[in-house]
Amino acid sequence: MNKYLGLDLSTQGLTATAIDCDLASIDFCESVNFGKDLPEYESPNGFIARDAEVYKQYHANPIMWLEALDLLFSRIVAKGYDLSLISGISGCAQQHATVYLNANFKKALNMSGSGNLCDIFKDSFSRSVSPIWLDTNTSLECAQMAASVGGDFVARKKTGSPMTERFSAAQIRKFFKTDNAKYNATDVIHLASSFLCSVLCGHSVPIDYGDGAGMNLFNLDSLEADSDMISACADGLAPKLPPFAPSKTICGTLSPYYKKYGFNEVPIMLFSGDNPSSLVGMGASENGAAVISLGTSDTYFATSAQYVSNNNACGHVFGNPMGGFMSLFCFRNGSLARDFVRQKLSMTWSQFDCTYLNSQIGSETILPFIFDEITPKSKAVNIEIPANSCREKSDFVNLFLQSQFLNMRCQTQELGTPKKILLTGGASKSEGIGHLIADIFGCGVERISISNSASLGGAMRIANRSFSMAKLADMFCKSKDCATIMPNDKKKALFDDKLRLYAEKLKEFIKR
Ligand code: XUL
Repeated sequence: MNKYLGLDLSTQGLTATAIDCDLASIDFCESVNFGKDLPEYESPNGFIARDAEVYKQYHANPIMWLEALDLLFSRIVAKGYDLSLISGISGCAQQHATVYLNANFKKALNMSGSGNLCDIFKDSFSRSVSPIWLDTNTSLECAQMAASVGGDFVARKKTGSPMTERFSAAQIRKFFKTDNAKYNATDVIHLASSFLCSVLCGHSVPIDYGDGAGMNLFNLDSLEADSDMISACADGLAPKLPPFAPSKTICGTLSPYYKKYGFNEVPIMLFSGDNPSSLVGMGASENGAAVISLGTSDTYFATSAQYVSNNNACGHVFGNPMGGFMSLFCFRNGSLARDFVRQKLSMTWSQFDCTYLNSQIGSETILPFIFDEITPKSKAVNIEIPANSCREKSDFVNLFLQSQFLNMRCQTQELGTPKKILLTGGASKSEGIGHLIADIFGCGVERISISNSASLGGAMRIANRSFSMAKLADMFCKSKDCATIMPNDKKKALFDDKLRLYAEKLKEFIKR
């Protein structure tokens, strides 16, 4: 029986995807939504609403995550699925979130206590909340750490990212400074991914290279904890961190606690971050493809065999769970910005989406930052949006969309031209945007719709013990409905010129 389970502990919920590799099919995909299913934690969006509203702090209750795990498994069983058929488990979690555990944690992990996971672990936390990736209240801690290691450039070279507010190191430092007694009572600091994996295995497991790279503490050259970053972060931190290990490590077997759901003691592979896991779930972990995900914000990620620190200070390098590395760039002006423009012009999506197919390329560019942008770091630009004639409207949409993807190309240029681009997320349905991206990047674009790629990636990683990744990608990540969109060579050449103009314009603007 070749059935595997992948879990994804995301911001808003916990998802399980089970795959059957003999039938090349998804057996089930089941989720618990924290807001809807566990309202008593007062976290409608996965973080404690009051902390966010009053203090702009984004914290989640780790006990809620444990309750969600029990609830998810009981739900799957109630739906009639036989979990004894599962032959291995892996998974992932939202990146950067930290979980602070006291000396009781190790004992609780034996899971010999009675009751559910919440009862077993209720006295195991030295801090009742986990800061999550949405929390950015740590600029001071970032500046302090950058100063003590010799600048952001050094942090970037060592860890793959400049000091970043949402990353674990800045969050740990803030806890160390503001709640020192509780920091001292902390025995181990896990990431959300290694915490969940530990609770499944029944012992404390390492942090995988993929998610470890999102801490600003892990040296991507030596693949070890970086002693300078650790000393700059907090006193006495080194013994509180789990070791780091390759993502493919089998870290144990499922604890007998889960027998009550029908599970056998199956092998567990280290959990990773949700972005590295999505890379696998999209079928892009080993074929030189780049993934562009068009969501609320747009994300670009691609693999690399060697560690090369991005020259672009806005990018991040994480570990690729299949070995090597992945670069990730996040653009804040994604679909939310596109929708803002569309609404201003009172256009339907279909009018908006196909403008590129019906327009000339033109020579003008704009800086497409409706909102403050993070790649590159820039304040919003005051853009005049014309709303008169249809011609004017579609010319503007064309200019805006072209400039958005020229910016993406410009920011990611040092990664080279991908072999192909896998396009996903809501706006990937648009044929016009697909052609625009093919022409700007100069490679084929495949539009794929894979839901829950992060949990699917977990299932594929553990299945990879018996099946090649190419075979798994073929089974679960094929774009079934749309043909590959190929670039138009003439248009590509025009965009190469336009890219230079855009880069100059941006440079001038940033200098000001
Ligand atoms: C990546 C990041 C987010 C979270 C979302 O750096 O902060 O993508 O991983 O869960």
